[in-house]
Amino acid sequence: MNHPQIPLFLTTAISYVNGEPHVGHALELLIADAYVRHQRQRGRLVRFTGGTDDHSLKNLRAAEALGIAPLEYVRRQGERFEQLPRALGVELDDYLHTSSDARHAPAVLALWERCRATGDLYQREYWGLYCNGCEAFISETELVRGGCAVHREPLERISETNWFFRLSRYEGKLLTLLQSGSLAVEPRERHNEVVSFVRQGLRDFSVSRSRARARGFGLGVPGDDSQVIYVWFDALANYLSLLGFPEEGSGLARYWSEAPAAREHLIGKDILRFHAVYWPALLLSAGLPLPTCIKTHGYVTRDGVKIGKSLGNGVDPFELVARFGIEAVRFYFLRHLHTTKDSDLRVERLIEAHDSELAGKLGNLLQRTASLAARHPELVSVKACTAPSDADTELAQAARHALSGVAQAVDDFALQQAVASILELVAAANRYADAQEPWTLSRKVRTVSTPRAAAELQVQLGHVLWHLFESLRVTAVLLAPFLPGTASTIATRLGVPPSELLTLERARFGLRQRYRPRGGGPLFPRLGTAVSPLTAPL
Ligand code: ME8
Repeated sequence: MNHPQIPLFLTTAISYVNGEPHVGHALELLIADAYVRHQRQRGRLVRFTGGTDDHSLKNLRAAEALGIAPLEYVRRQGERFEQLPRALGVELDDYLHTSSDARHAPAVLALWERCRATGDLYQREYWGLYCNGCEAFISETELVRGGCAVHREPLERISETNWFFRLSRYEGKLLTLLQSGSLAVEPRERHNEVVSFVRQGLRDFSVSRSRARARGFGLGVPGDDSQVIYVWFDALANYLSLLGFPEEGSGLARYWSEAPAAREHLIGKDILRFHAVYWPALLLSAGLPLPTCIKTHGYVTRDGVKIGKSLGNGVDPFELVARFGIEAVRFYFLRHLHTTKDSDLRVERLIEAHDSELAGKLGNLLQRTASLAARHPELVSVKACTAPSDADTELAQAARHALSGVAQAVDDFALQQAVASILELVAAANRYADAQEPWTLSRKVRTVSTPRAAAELQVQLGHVLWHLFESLRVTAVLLAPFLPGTASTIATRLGVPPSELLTLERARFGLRQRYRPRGGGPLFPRLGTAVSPLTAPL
């Protein structure tokens, strides 16, 4: 499905807005952004989306606690969430608020109508234990110390008549789809988790709530004034609203209803069941294609505890960016927080990673190479190159490894590994510079006594500089999806047009014949000295 000709629809989860956006939301956006930018470099057509999940009971309760009308509350909080991608340099194509976007209600109602027409919706009296954090009923077998596995709040005992969806009917079909890989779940442990959940047997689930309990907040069930549509039914449909469903014309055919397309959802593991079981079953019922892949990222934790809005242990991503800058934050999140496993956020580690790896290794390589080359601009050309030495071949090989390493790591959904591969190229280029000492050659060019000796040294210097520039150019292309700002600064310093960063093909060593280097200051002023105290609470 990773074929460049196949369009990609990549969605992020739409957030509840009952609090402030935190670093968990930031991680999801950053992983998605880097993944999408890399796919675009491979030539894929991509639609990349996000939004807010407004009709939840927990949003309603947060509004009530503040004495604000729920619609006003979700509008206000929604603005805050919508600012987050921009603050992180994440470029979404579309953003949808479920309570106010005119595309949403028609999509939810059309999905409801299709499931009803198939005979999969029915009314039933029900009682159960409800977790407000999950916005879901928790079955007796799932209880952990009397609560749900994720949230700490007590469960509520609810008894009401609801509309139910015949999930049980899709058990066999879902198992086949999951096992055949048509409905892929990444990483492997998450796939195994879903398969074992389905194997235990699927029970029908309620897809409406009493209007009284929801205080009328949400979309009404068609033909039943006593009920509003369950927030997860409403929220999952956002992936279709974003494409204009049920109308063709806004990308629905290209990205969803007419194969082939890669339809991928990026989510945290707490909402896996909704995406890998409930959502595909609703789509099967509605006669629509399913997502092709559910990509699941790990949690950002603090002292081992998942960061959450309701747990009060959130770290403000806006403040992280304000204090350390977008590039340092993107680097730390994408290199040092694991893509699929949980990772503890440590601000001192962010500073350390920035100063030792970005400033110390990449910044230093660029600084010493580009400022030297700016003194000999006419030399940085392939024409200066003589027969390749072992060191040259090794460097070119490191660049090839980095290219294949990045592509493989992105395919394996291990972005931290992709950035590590780029840093290996930076390390190889630093070793090359240390061994070839272009600064010594430059000094000698200016001090030797004969023009012939100077000409020979110039050839050597041009050769070394061109090789270093090629390594830096390849680094910039590979790095562009992860650190777009840094990549474009490197390109400027090398005198390479930014458009060259847009194609992965350009990350081949030896492609550029000639450079027009420019001088400039340090790429990454160190944070360790600029920010004090290092670990002030955020
Ligand atoms: O679940 N680390 O909204 P949400 C990493 N509205 N990711 C985290 C995280 C953490 N500490 N905390 C949350 C919802 N997330 C629903 C989604 S989609 C149709 C509806 C992730 O605001 C979480 O796993 O609780 C989810 O992918 C996203 O942030 C939004 O979480």
